Amino acid sequence: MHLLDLYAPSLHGRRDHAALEVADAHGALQRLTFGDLDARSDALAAGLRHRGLDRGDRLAVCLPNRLEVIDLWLAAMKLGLIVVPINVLYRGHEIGHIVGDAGPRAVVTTADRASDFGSTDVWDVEELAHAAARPTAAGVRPALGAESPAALMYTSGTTGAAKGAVLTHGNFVANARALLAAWEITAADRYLAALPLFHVHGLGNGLQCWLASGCHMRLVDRFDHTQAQGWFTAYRPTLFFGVPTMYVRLLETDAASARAIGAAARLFVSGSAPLPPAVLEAFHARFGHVILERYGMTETLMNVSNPLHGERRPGTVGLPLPGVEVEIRSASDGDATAVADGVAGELYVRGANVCAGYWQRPDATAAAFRDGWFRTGDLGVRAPDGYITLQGRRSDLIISGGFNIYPREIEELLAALPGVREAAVMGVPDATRGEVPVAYVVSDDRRDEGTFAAALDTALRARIASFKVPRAFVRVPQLPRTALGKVQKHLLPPWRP
Ligand code: MCA
Ligand code: AMP
Repeated sequence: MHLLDLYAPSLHGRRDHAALEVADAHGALQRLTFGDLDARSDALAAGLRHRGLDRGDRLAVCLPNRLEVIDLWLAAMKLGLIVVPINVLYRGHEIGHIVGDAGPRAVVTTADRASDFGSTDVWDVEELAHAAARPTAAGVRPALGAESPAALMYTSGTTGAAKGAVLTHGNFVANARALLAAWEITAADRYLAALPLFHVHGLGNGLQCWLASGCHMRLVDRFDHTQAQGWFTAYRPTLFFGVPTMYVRLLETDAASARAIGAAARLFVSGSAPLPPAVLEAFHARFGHVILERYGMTETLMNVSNPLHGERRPGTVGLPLPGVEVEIRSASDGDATAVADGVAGELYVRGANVCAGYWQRPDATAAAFRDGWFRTGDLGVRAPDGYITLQGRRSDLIISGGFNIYPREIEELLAALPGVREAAVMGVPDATRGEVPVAYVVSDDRRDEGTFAAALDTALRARIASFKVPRAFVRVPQLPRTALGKVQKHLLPPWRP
């Protein structure tokens, strides 16, 4: 089964039903039916084919949430293209790596971003939007199967350089079906989509659950905590997916509005980073809902979820989703054998949700799988009744507001800057974002600390996404190291804002 089969009951079966509400460039709400979306993507598919795109070609998309992202996704699926979503916050360093690796035929973006893409063909989204608005008959469809790649999603896994996880039609179908069944999502739902569509949480869960269930969606360009209360109050969603930072922000909602929002809602889901039990409790008190926490990964889509009915246990991610097997194995690098309940280990996952490997990286793919199981790099423990608790990762990944930061990427960039001899980057706790990065720098620069830090900040902002730029640059005489030369980050002096 491929994605067009999954969407058919909505795109064809619910042609005349309201599907989507999204603001246009002037802020006016556009309302579309599933039939409108089907027709727009037929027209855009014809336009893309006219530009020479064919099955298996990669098409990069670097856009904030807007109607054209949906048109592009559907048109790409109709042509058998492979979508390469790029985080809009990424800058030259990250973008150069992704387009160099994925080799897209073109990137679709806004005119102001055109210069960020080097020699790659850049297509202005506004021009393509005209193609989507012109009625065209559906073209010839390539024969697709569950194994056909649908997207390359770039993620760093355990190393610094991002790799493209090859997510197939079958992966997205399996994930959407598991979530529809587990969370009882139906055409009667109203989904408020505030997660970015360039990562798995918004794309793999949000967009696919909407298209598979035929429910209604209100899409906003990005989560803005100053507007969130207004969206909830006006749209009255039954369903919301968010990262913990969004739930922390929603706690600012006044008590009466929170009660009204809670009364209209059916389900709030959290993932991408740990949800602090105190946030779960405060949200329950204010909105009258126990947030349902689940666990996934770019390479595997969703693996484990607290139940819709039954206990949503704070601090845990719940039980394996339908069709997903989870094994906890000893975290040593030798023979990784399954451990007993109550014993900590590394999570291994198997199921139709697991990606086909990494784009053109046979070595990385081989290292990620062991006898058919995907090695997540996440550490955790299973209780005798099956509930899984995550306990961190093998590698030192920082998750800030649900966005991933690999210390090594920033350490390498810092070490290449003038005045920096070496650097170590660490995550420190932050009440809103969960964690934020802080850099420790060994330097022979003579400037005062403030001037030097400002220079490093400016240099990094030009190269990488703002959420990766360290909150502070602490000068240290040397980095603490083991006898083997490995930096011992836990021995660095604590940083306080
Ligand atoms: C954040 N910023 C953005 C966006 N999001 N800019 C443009 N478009 C966006 N979509 C920038 C802001 O300009 C600002 O920059 C900074 O990020 C924080 O903005 P602020 O308004 O203070 O936001 P916040 O209230 O702190 O909330 C941040 C956020 C954002 C909206 C929650 O972190 C976010 O969208 N997180 C979702 C990430 C996500 O989808 N992760 C899923 C990965 P400056 O830093 O310069 O101030 S998939 C995954 O992890 C797996 C598979 C899973 O399990 O889901
Ligand atoms: P990504 O690399 O963006 O796919 O992020 C996946 C990682 O996010 C996982 O390997 C986990 O470490 C983390 N993650 C996702 N959901 C949760 C959760 N509910 N609690 C803790 N960590 C999570």
